Amino acid sequence: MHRNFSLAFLFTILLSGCSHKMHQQSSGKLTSHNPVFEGWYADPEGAIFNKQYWIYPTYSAPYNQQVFLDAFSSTDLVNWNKHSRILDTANVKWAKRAVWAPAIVEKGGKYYLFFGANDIQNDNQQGGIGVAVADNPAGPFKDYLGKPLIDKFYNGAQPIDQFVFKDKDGQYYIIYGGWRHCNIAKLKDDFTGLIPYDDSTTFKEITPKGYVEGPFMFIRNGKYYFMWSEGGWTGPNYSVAYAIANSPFGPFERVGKILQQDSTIATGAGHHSVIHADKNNKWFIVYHRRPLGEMDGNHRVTCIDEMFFDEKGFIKPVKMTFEGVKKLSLK
Ligand code: FUB
Repeated sequence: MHRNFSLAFLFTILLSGCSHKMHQQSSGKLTSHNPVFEGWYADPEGAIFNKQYWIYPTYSAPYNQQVFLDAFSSTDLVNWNKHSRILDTANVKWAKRAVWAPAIVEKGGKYYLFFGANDIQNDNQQGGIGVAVADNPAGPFKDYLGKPLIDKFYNGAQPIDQFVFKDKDGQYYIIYGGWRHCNIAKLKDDFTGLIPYDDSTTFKEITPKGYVEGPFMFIRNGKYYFMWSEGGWTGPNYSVAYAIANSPFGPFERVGKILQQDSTIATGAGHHSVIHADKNNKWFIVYHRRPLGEMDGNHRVTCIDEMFFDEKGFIKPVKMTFEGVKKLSLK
């Protein structure tokens, strides 16, 4: 009786070990796959906080249904956890609809989420770019100012599609704009407002040729890479182009497109961000695209592919994939 029990016990242990391994192998994804998570999500802002990857996208739906933001986190780029309704217009009295294109920064232990709301069409409408704050990257985010940070058109730029850029000297700038115009403005230290430049203007236009919306900036080897989206976001030709300059103010001379539709993968690829895993010196482009054959403008899904530079520092055209990127832990 005792011997039989031991054998049975051993057998069970072996079996459970095997099935555990089998389970891991059959469900263990080796790459992220594209899209990286389920659902219609656009304009993804990628970030790294506390050795975790984060993505903050727009919920892609009719404008009146865009009343919240979800976020996604991952420790390895492959497995993603959803954090629902990290921002909800129920808690932002001036934001009613079209909550778009989040941009996030961590400063002094607080997380600041910049977002566009209401898709204003002129200076008489309420809305524009707002700021929300939380103690945690997963929220809950609360309205920081009780009003928008930018609520008017300056230099022709619709106040949407904000990106927050930290310069080498620690100064933060907001770079934003739809309707084919892009502005850069200096942020106050506590993000409660904007600081005029020495010439007493507050908004400097840095629009490059071809620019439509979705600006993004990063520094590599001392150079300023400015990227943006071109084309119409509901169509197949939406794409990403870029320029390189010696200053965040440009001048930005368009180099060319690096992300665009591929008849074997997807259309409408654009409004991206870039994640730099600096320990491994890997660069990832996080962007949205539309599945082949899909005509619904809102059917946009969030994808990640690796981004490479050539020996002169130019960005190589991105090859969109279905596989996505390999596991990469930040620990
Ligand atoms: O998702 C809403 C809008 O679509 C964004 O603000 C634009 O950049 C475009 O991606």
